[in-house]
Amino acid sequence: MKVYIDGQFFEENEAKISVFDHGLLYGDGVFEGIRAYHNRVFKLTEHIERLYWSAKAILLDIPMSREEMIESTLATCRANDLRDGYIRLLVTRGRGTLGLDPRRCPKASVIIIAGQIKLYPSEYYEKGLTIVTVPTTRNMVNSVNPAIKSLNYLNNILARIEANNAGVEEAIMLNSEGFVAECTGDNIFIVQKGRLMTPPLSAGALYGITRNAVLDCAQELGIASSEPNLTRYDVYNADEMFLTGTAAELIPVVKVDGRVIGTGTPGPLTAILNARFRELTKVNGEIIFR
Ligand code: PXG
Repeated sequence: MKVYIDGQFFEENEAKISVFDHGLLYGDGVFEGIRAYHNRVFKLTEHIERLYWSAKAILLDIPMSREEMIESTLATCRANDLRDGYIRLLVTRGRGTLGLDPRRCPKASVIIIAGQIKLYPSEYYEKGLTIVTVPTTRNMVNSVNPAIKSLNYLNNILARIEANNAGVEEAIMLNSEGFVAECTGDNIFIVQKGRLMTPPLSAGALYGITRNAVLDCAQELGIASSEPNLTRYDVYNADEMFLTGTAAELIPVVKVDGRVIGTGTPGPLTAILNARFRELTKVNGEIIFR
């Protein structure tokens, strides 16, 4: 594997950053997780846009233009002969000194890894996930806003540990008001009487690109969708439930906190939306090899 760091490619074993990088010392930086399907980088423009928005929110100056970032991402795929896979793009605050002041870091570092990812065992895409609600509350929007895809993922990792301890693969995180926010690496959707619902972004969720794509698919297919505040009561009484994310793609959920969702098997609307999403991955995105 060849890893891009600040304009150069390094072999996996040589791909290193300083221990004084504030990305490591303080989780100070932002990232994106992007997928390539069928020789195309799916929604690349949208991911790069979100990366720059995350950076702006933390006053991080990315030392290249969006166009250069797109080109570097494609170049990293080409260097790795990657046509299908997972791209992890990081911008760290860069090398500084001990002490959290970001002004001690003169230049941000850009790292691009093009490899593979598997979030959940394959069987769950067929039979659906069992998940639980966990005690760790999603970050408040006025602290580390969940809209910022920052390198500080401890909030999510704590929730994932709680899911692991409960013997399941994923966790529902509520916000500080008790409304459903999102899962540790996915947005949440439910279906109730043929209508699709997902929590509003103001509930404390990432502005998910897969979430957006699924809402677009629903509109195309004439499926009504809305973004109301959701409680666990709404989730327990849903006919169908699924999660979305670049890494997760669309994955059905069939049990939450011991309550069976709908019939206890992945639902029909979930299947229809998943099929439409699959079609989209074939035609959307920047071409890697021309
Ligand atoms: N919420 C959170 C907290 C996420 O981290 C999503 C929702 C889904 O957003 P997208 O834009 O991907 O539809 C995410 C995304 C990883 C990994 O490395 C995590 C994500 C995406 C890709 C890889 O574990 N999370």
